[in-house]
Amino acid sequence: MENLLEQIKGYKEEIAATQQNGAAALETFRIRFLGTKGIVKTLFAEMKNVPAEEKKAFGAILNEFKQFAEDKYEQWKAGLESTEVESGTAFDYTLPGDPAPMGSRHPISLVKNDIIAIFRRLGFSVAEGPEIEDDFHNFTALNLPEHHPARDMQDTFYLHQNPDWLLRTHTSNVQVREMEKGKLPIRVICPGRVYRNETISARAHCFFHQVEGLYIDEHVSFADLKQTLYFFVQELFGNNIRIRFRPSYFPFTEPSAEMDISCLLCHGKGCNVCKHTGWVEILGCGMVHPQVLENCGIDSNKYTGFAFGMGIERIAMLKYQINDLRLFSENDIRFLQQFTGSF
Ligand code: 2U9
Repeated sequence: MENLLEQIKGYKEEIAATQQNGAAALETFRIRFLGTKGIVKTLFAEMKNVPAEEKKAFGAILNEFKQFAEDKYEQWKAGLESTEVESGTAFDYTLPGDPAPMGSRHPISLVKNDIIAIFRRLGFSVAEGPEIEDDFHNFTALNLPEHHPARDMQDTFYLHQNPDWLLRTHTSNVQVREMEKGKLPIRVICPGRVYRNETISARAHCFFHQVEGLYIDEHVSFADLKQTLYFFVQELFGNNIRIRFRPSYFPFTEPSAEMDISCLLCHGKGCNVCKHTGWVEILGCGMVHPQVLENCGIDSNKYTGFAFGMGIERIAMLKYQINDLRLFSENDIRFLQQFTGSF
């Protein structure tokens, strides 16, 4: 006990003599005297070795020592804080917080969601399917004969492991899979990423996004196709839009057409965007070829249907006046930030 009292006396002298300089020294002081393995705790642990008749007196001395160390600590801390406030180095808790940067949807997603919302109102559901596809679902079922140029190695990415597998060149594979399910009628739109082996430029990329649509039932006509697509572009671009159809050719539709809308920028007067024609091509469409229906197990004598396809990038470029396809996939924050606040 004598020995312990000597130690405490020494520590008290040390504490009294400690210079109160700086936050780091204060922390060292706290750990040395008041920490979980500090001197105060260690001395309290000695209590078990003190004879029973002296425990009370020793306890009082220990408590007084603990208070002495704590007082020194509190006084030192308060002194530090007031110096920080006076010198302006204290943290000002009333400052507004750092702004949390708001993300935004990618313009491709914005346009895709707009398109989906419009067709949902017409009773279309949304279907998705594989991006790695077999030859049948991407080509054969769609009436693309074996030596059709679209099958050429230059347009299609084939998989090294198996030449029957490829990266889909359109989302039509999803409609083929819907038709194979055999549940009619079908009213579906298929958004998704597609791949083509093209040299990358402002107008072409090795991948882009499409929305394709398919409607199959008894008595579906070209008039249904025209009215559906007219409604669609009115919803997307406004009621003043005008449309025209030009005859075209696709192996999977007959007859086939391309649909133009009146130029959004010059309203048909002629400008750079519409190459001075007043019209801008927006999508391809047609009546599903009877052979395609049969390829997918649907009776072409009973059922007819229309289909259409559009590139989402193309529509986004028109809508937001974007002039380079590569901007969509470069992840340049200056480009993406322009869409903040849109949903
Ligand atoms: C099935 C039957 C028919 C989908 C169609 C187009 C016309 C078309 C292009 C637009 C621009 C592709 O992104 S683009 O390069 N698409 O012109 N697509 S009809 O026809 C189908 C699809 C599936 C079973």
